[in-house]
Amino acid sequence: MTQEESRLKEFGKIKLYYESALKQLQTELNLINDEFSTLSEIQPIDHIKTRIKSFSSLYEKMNRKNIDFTIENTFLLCDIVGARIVCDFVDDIYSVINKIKSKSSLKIIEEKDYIKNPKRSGYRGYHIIVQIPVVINEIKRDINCEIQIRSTAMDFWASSEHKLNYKSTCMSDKDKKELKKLADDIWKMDQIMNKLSIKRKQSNLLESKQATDINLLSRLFTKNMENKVY
Ligand code: 0O2
Repeated sequence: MTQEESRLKEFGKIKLYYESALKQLQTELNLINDEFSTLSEIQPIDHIKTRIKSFSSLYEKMNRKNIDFTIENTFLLCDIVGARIVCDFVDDIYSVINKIKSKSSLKIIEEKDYIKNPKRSGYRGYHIIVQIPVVINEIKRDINCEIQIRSTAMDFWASSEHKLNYKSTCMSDKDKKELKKLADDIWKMDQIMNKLSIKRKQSNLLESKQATDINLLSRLFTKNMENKVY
């Protein structure tokens, strides 16, 4: 076996750790979504996507961070296993964060709030790094996984910007400024949408209280009528 072949085999072995961590992360996040759907008044999650970082993206990131491309060093990265949770409104993002924090199965090792402190590019989103233990052939490794939580609007901007600029070096400063301005405009829109969603939730609460009152009255009324018919 050539040195290159045995290196690829080693990478295959290590991939098992990442794949197993991804499965555990998917289960945890789907459970969070199910908990909201069945036990809560709010449905904050629009969709969840998960992925294992592609080999080329891994190579590019280690190069960018001046990390030698070895198997052991891949464990230094926190986002080989990643999940993205997209929520409709900004407040929903924080409901999801609180739920993640309430899970003892997800050990949080780092949080980055790029919503309160956006990146220079204009990027917004909340990142949580969690550690998931994986045992393969009796060897345990704690695998770092990155959960990105964004609003639909932030996600739209980040996905487009990722294609247009994020990893390229040829965008002019003027165009970068334009992208940054769009991110700020989108943030203004997000805030207005959030305000409207709070209003909507309040009026839903009122409606459901009125519905409960009407139900109660109707039950009392029927009971009274029943009492009169004997
Ligand atoms: P990919 O292809 O999305 O996986 P850094 O040293 O700042 O580059 P770090 O410290 O590992 O990265 O993490 P950070 O800053 O929390 O950002 C990691 C991920 O957030 C990136 O992963 C992107 O997915 C996303 N991100 C961060 N900044 C931007 C940005 O300006 N634009 C867009 N579109 N996405 C961003 P990767 O591995 O760099 O890329």
